[in-house]
Amino acid sequence: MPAFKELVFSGVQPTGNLHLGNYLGAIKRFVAMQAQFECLYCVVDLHAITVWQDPAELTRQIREVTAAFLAAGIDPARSVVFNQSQVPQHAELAWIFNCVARLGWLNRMTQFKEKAGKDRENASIGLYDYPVLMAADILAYRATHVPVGEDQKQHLELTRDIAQKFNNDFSAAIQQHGHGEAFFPITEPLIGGPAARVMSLRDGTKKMSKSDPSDYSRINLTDDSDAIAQKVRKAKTDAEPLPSETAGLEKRPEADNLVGIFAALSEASREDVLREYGGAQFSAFKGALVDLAVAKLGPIGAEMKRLVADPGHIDAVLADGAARAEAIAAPNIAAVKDIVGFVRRR
Ligand code: AQP
Repeated sequence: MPAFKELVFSGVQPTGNLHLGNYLGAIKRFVAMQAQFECLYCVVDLHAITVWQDPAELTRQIREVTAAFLAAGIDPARSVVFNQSQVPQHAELAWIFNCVARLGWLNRMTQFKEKAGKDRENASIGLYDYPVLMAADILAYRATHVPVGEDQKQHLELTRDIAQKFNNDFSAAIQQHGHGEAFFPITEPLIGGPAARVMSLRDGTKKMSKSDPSDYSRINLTDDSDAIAQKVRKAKTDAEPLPSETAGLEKRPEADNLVGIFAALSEASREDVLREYGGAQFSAFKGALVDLAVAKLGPIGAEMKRLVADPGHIDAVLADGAARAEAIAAPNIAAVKDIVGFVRRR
């Protein structure tokens, strides 16, 4: 595999209720990656409409996710911050990838099965095709690294399969057009840390999720300190004190989740947290978690509110990001079209 320029891409859907899982599993890590990599962070609005979105709400949520990126510390002068629908190359490459990906691959995608539920016949074709568009998002930039939560692991594997199949199917044309052995990198998923899968505060076996009907299942990035405190205090736990070793968290999903959240918010490991709180009752541990969560999330929520009050500024950030994103994607997609054998407009 030839060396590709290191580039990070990731996205968040503007589907409302941005929560602590989105922050710890994705956005907080996006911020950290800026020091090491050139990064593109996308508000994936084309993905959002794979399920019904009220148009006015969608507009609001696109700006809110952008505000969350900025409030969390993504610097739009350094990283490219944009929304997917402003860069037409995503949808264009997705079509070409639709003709590379196999039905059997998509039939194995568990997220579609979960989201479509029992009423599969009534799900949108977009929902089924979601992972192909995601591959296009990443590979339009030939991104080498993608920080995501654990729930996206299978989709990243599909991205790698699509890149590999495209490189194999078109290997002669790729070489003929001077791109060497492979046109697309085999992208590395970056999944990890103590909060790769933050669980519901009401049920430690279920992922914290935007669409959970119970607001007490998640901490929203826009929650004020009272709401954060109430949700942490009401979070489900068991009757035992915290263990001193991580082995003691096995079969205690709620305890494991709260320790993982504490670790991620304080940039420590589960081991570090248990060294300090092993033997403590949940009432004491939850008090410390409330203080930590309010200290870390409070300023982000406040800055989000300030930013969304100025939609003109957010729209300008998105427009600048889209122009910079398109400047990277357009030559890549033009090259893909040559490789596939399309005739360019002269
Ligand atoms: N619970 C989570 N723990 C860790 N990471 C998570 N992510 C989502 N939930 C968790 C990560 O957040 C990023 C953006 O996610 P998304 O906007 O694409 O939406 P999603 O994964 O569909 O979010 P939800 O909350 O799970 O929405 P619904 O309820 O619609 O299913 C991704 O990197 C994701 O891994």
